[in-house]
Amino acid sequence: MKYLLKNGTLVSGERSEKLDVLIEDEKIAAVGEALEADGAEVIDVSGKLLFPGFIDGHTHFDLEVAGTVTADDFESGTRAALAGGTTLVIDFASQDKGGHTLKEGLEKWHKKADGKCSCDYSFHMSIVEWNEETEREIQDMIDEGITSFKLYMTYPAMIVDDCDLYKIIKKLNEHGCFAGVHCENAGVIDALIAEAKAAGRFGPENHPLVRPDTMEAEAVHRLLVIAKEAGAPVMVVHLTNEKAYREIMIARENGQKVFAETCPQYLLLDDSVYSRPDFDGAKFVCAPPIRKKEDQDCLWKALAAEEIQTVATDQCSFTLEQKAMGREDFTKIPGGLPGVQTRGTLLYTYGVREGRITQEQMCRLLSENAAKLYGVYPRKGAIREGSDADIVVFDPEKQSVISAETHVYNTDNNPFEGFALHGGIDKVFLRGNLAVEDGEVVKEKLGRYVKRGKKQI
Ligand code: DUC
Ligand code: ZN
Repeated sequence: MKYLLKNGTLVSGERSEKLDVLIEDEKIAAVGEALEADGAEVIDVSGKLLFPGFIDGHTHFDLEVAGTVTADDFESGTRAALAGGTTLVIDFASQDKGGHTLKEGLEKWHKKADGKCSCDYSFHMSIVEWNEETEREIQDMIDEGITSFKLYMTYPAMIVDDCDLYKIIKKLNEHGCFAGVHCENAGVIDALIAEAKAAGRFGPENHPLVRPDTMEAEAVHRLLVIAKEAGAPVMVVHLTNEKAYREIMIARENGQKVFAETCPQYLLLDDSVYSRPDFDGAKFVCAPPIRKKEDQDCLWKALAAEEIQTVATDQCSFTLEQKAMGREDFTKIPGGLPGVQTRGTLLYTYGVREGRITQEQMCRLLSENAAKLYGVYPRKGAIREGSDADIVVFDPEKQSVISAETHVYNTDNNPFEGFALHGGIDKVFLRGNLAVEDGEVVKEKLGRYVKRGKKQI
C-alpha cells in the first residue's frame, strides 16, 4: 500500500518543516517538497504535525503484582498505546528468583505478548539473580535483540544487592549494554512501613511518607557511586524528584554517563492525591510515589534543559477492585498507574502548549532519544527515507478531556481523569498500516517483536 501525506509539518528532534511523506509498504520511501506518486492514496494533512511513532521504553503489561495481575495485558495495553501514538513499547521481561534463567523469563514474556500486540514490542530483561549462568546468558539476550536490562534496588522478589549491582553493570558495559535501575532504599522504606503500622497508620496517605524522596535520592547516589567504580553508564528510571535529580547532575559533573527517564504522573500530579477522601488516593499508589509541586517544576526544567532523555509511562494498571485489596493496609495496594494512551497528548498540552518544552524536544523525549538509547535508530524514531513508516499524525487543535468512561484501558479509573487535552492523535501509521483513524484503533494486532541493537547515545 502507498500513502502520500501532503502538506503536513514534519517534526524531528532538530526542526519542524513543511514536507510531504511517501509511504510504500512498511517503509518511508521519500520525504520532500511537493512529492507526487502514482498509485498512492493521497492524504491531506494540512495543519497537522507529523511525529515519528512514539516509543514507550517503560511498560508493564500482564504483570503479577501483590497477588494480582495488571488489568491491562499486551492486547488491551498495546491497543491503548497505539491509540495514543505509541508504535513501539519496550516491556520488562523478568527472570524469576530461585535458580531460573533469563531465557525462561524471555520465553514467558513472549508467551504473554506474541500475537497479541497492536503496536510493535520489544523487551528489556530484568536480572534478579547474578551467577555464572546469568553472566553467560547476557550474550544470548543480545542475540535475541535485548540490549537493555533492568535492576531493582527495592522489592524483595527483584532486589539485587550492591555487590551484584556492581558486577552486573560492569559486565553489561563490557557488552556495550546498560541497565535502567529502580532506585529506592529498600531497608529504610521497610523501617518506615513498620513505624507507620505500629502507629496504626494504614491509609494510602502514608504511601508517600514511607517512600520519601530522600530514600530515592540515596539510592540514586549509591547507584551512581557504584557505577563510577564500575566505569559503567546507567539509567535512572522513573526519576521523580529534585534531590535525586541533583545526584545525577553531580555524577555528570564528575564525568559519568547517566541517562534519566521520567513519567507524566511525576510531571503533572502532586502528592496531595494521596490524601483524597474515600480511599481515592489508592488510585495513585505507585513506586516511587508522586512527589511535590517543586519536584514537578524541577523535572520540567530538566526536560527543557535536556538533562532528562526520555518520558516513558511505567504503565502498570489496576482496577479499583484490585486497588481495594489494600483498603485495610496501604502496603497491599497493587502499585502502578495506566498511562500509555495519554503520554503524547499530555506532554503536548502541558509541555509544548504551555511553553515548557518545544515540539522538537517533545519529539526527542518521546521518540528520537528512546530510539537511540534502545538501539533502534533510525529504523524507529525518525521520519526519513528507509525508516519504518511509524508516523503519528497529530492534530494540534483537537480538544478532549481524559475520562475512564472513554479511555481504551481495561481499568475503571484514570489518574488523569478530568485533565483537558489540547492536541490529539488523528492518525497513526504502524509500519505503513493506517492503524488509527480519527483517534480510533482501526487495525489491531499488527505488532511485531523488535530485535534491538546496542545504544547509540
Ligand atoms: N512501580 C510501580 O508502581 N509499579 C510497577 C513497577 C514499579 O516499579
Ligand atoms: Zn516500572
